Amino acid sequence: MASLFKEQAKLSAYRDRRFSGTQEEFDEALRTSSTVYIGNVSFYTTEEQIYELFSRAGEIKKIIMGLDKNTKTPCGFCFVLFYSREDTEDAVKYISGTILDDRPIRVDFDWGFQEGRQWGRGRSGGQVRDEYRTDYDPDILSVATLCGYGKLVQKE
Ligand code: GTA
Repeated sequence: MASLFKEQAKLSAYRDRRFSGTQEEFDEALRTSSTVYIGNVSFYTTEEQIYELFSRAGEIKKIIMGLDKNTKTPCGFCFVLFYSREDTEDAVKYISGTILDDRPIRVDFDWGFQEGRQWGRGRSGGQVRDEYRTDYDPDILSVATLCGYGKLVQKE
């Protein structure tokens, strides 16, 4: 299975702007690392749920929950570190798109976890993409518009 993925030029549409190396080094890291990024995770999904789902792909070394840098609470993403590259590829291939806590999660190859990457990089503390959300969510109240668009205050 590893050779199948090697044939593909681009393993991820995402490019981490904080990766300090060249594009070639980034691509090589994506091809060889045993880390996946999980996006679109519910804020209520626990590490135990992530463990249960992803251990179907293989033995897990570590899970790092993505946290809002201000509140230190889960903010919709995590990293799963596997022992084997083959299990990493299986996670992307078979688990991406799975519904977890009513949300289709996205499993992406990742260049490797480093301290600091667990924090949301958005100005509000959460993920950057949440700040560009335009869809209406009745459970979310925006301070700026007071009409439910965006994510500045979440009613819980
Ligand atoms: N492997 O897809 C990913 C991924 N994402 C989205 C985040 N991380 C990812 N890793 C992999 N694949 O460690 C990692 C980051 C970091 C942690 C938190 O998760 O490497 P973040 O989501 O808070 O911030 O990261 P990040 O990734 O630096 O944000 P970025 O790249 O600016 O934008 C994320 C998304 O927001 C974009 O893909 C886009 O959908 C949206 N976005 C950004 N800017 C705009 C804009 N101006 N207009 C509209 N949409 C925008």
